Amino acid sequence: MSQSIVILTGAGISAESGLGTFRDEDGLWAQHRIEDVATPEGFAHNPKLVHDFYNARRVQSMEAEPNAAHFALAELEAKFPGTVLIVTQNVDGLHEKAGSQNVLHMHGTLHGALCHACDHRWPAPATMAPHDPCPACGTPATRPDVVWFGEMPYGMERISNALAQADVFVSIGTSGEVYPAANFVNEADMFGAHTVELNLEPSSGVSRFAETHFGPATQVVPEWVAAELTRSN
Ligand code: BV8
Repeated sequence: MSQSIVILTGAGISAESGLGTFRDEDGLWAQHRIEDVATPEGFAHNPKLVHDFYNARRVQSMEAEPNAAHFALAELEAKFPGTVLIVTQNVDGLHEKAGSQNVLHMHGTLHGALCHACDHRWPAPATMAPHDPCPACGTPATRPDVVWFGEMPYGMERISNALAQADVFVSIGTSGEVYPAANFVNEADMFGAHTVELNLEPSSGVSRFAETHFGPATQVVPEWVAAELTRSN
């Protein structure tokens, strides 16, 4: 039976590509209250503030390059004899830029736009603004296609199925503060997966991992991938 690896990534894997994390002292949330920029209520209250928050991140992510950690995961997907699924909380698109193909954006993507009147989705323009008309229905009801707090993440059924069949679950660059992603290690563990944390420092869920390696992602991820490819080939 072929082996299966499920990898959860968070903002920490993109930190060395110059993209801000959320909870580090100079992180994104230090500059904005979550309620104001990452909730439907915040968007309804001030859509221009929220569009500007995501417009800035969209431009920054388009200029950012994948780092050695993203490339190592793309190499793992290409060379590992079983399946590799990346479930990312990130909205920056760097996994795809590094060549990963089997990527599930559970919190959406900066590079997608959504009409909340007709549910039409299309590639996001560099900048979005309130009252932009939806290209399908014309309603001025467009938003970034990202999952805000209080909204259901994407792909939950596919993620649960993957965790139930995973031989290895790896969590990379996430603080383990946000649910349901923070619970994936428990689900994987319950189904007998070997659980690994690769992070700059211990996350909130560190005690639930069987194996941990701490350090910058550009160091610990390529090291772990090389060891896993040696083990599996
Ligand atoms: C939902 C997209 C239900 C937009 C994001 C109380 C208990 C449990 C749950 C809740 C609760 N109260 C409310 C909830 C639910 C809530 C939640 O979990 N809140 C938290 C604050 C308690 N969750 C939700 O609302 C979710 N939805 O529950 O829906 C539902 C059910 C039915 C029907 C409808 C709804 C939706 C949450 C999604 C929110 N969207 N992002 C955007 O990007 O702007 S969240 C955002 O923060 C990220 O996507 C990510 O998920 C999350 C955490 O960020 P991280 O990626 O972990 O980054 P962080 O900065 O925190 O950590 C960085 C890590 O990297 C650190 O550990 C650091 O050490 C490390 N690091 C730094 N540098 C490096 C590094 N590692 C390696 N190398 C480095 N160089």
